[in-house]
Amino acid sequence: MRKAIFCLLLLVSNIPASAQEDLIINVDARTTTSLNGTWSYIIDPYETGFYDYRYKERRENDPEAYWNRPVTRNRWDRVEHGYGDKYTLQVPGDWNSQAEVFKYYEGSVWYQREFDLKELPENKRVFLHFGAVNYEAHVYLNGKKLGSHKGGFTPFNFEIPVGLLEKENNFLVVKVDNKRHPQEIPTVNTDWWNFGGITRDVNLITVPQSFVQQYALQLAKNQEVNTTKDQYELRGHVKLNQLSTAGNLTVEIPELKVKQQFKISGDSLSFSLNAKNLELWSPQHPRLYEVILSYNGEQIEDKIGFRKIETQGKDILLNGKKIFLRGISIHEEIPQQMRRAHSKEDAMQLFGYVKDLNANMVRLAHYPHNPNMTKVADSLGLLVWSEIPVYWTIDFENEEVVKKAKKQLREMIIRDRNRASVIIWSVGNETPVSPVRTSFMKSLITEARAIDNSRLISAALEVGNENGVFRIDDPLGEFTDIVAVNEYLGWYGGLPGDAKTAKWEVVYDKPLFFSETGAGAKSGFFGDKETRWSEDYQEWYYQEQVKMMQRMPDNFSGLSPWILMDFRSPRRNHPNYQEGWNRKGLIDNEGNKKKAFFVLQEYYGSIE
Ligand code: GCB
Repeated sequence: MRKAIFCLLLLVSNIPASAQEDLIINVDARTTTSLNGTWSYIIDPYETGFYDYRYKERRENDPEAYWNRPVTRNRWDRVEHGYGDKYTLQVPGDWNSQAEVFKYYEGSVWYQREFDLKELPENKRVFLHFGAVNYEAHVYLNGKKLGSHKGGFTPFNFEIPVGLLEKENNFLVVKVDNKRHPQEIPTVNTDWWNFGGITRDVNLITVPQSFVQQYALQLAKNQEVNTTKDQYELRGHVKLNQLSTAGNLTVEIPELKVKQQFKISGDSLSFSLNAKNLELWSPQHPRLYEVILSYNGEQIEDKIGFRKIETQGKDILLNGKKIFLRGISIHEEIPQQMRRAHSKEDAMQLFGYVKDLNANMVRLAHYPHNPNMTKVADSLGLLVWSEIPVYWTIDFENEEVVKKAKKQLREMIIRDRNRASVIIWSVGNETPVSPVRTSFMKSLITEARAIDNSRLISAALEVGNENGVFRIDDPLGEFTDIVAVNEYLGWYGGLPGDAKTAKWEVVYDKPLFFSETGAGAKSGFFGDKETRWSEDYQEWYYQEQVKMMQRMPDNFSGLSPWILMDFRSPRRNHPNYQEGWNRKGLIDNEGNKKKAFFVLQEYYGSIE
């Protein structure tokens, strides 16, 4: 009977059991030792530490391999590499912003640090977890390779084999390579800076032999949601690292007086809970509940909000009510310091501007941002669009490339499935229409839904323009939940005033969303409104856009203009106006608001 109920739950659960990555989620709630801080480095453009002079990968115990500690026993011993205090980088952090030699560097850098442990863990498993490394990482501990990972914006971890950890002087080396390649995700061509390095936190995680690796808890999908109702069904799914012969999982939500125990046998469990007096999460009321999962001596605490996102015909509904997304796009960058954002403070700074704009939504472009962004968004009540870097023209024909994209998609979703703020998973941006591209993108959508069918799926689609009539019939629109396009009328064609007569036609009965619209302006440069790069031009652009938004058909469900702040881009080379910056920010690289900021702020304020 119990088995029957369990199978039934699997069938009806909105959290499918197919997530098979080894990723450990919610690192903050685990027993960890931080390995952030000062690391030594070697810049290795020829990859000498990895390949020998015949260009063969070095053997593990090769003393010249950079993952091995250089040893000199005699005065005459020849050693040609080493780590020292003279060359150091801070982790987390991109390397580009930390020393002038790295500004444009794309290639291999070896990171090294030593660490001691208070005590050697007994009868525990230990994992080395990275929040993100851009792009390819090879990880070695005490001369042994733990593994490698590709993908610059998603987390990964490796188990440390028993007996390898020492109490003192553990020698940890990571080879990081941010070279761009045609068969990677993203590919060689993007409009952002290719910040390299160990850009997010590094932690040792100690867990019991059998432990909860991943979990998801959310409102059961097919129940009605409204403001008067206060009893809801929650559905959960837990994945263990290994088969358990029999163990108990306790799920607690103290504020809702929920405490229930479930038996797990096998390596996963789907369950259902009833919660009385539950307040739904929303931008106006970003209610988060403390959730405690206990299993095999480990307690994992999380803060989870419960809300429902869906589409109904041409509308987006949040908790059963139509919502308009007053969004803004952001890159994961602190332009004042020309660096990647990574911390909670960085997230607070960026979202401070977002709140000031009267926005209720952010498009985290064009790759998964660090976990502080979605956590802070949860607590501030900002809705999130989260995306993988399937950007422009990637190698759609290549089976290996599909696999790489799917892997990044899984890592993004599994990490953030418990963030109420995330309402949209995006599978890509402005990919050119062709049958092979559409089947590639469709397979990503299928993958995303298989892991999480409780959120909306989108992508920035292609749009055609014939004499001011914008028609969206991109075949990918058949498979996405919302029809999103990037639109630059008056910047990449025509003048801002052309928006006055623009017409929009969508062949799908779905919500329409402008995932981008924008114009460049050099902060502090004023002219008449027709002078390109002036703040006046950008202001005019926004004024015309706002008027157009106000008369859009009723499928129009929101926008996330391009972009909150000026950001670094090697494609932007005008010597006076750009100097390596994409200037479409509403705020410049020093934090000053441009005139257009106030146009959007007023528009959003008027529809708040
Ligand atoms: C786009 C891209 C975005 C670019 C932007 C621009 O359509 O999606 O990544 O930065 O246009 O500024 O041209």
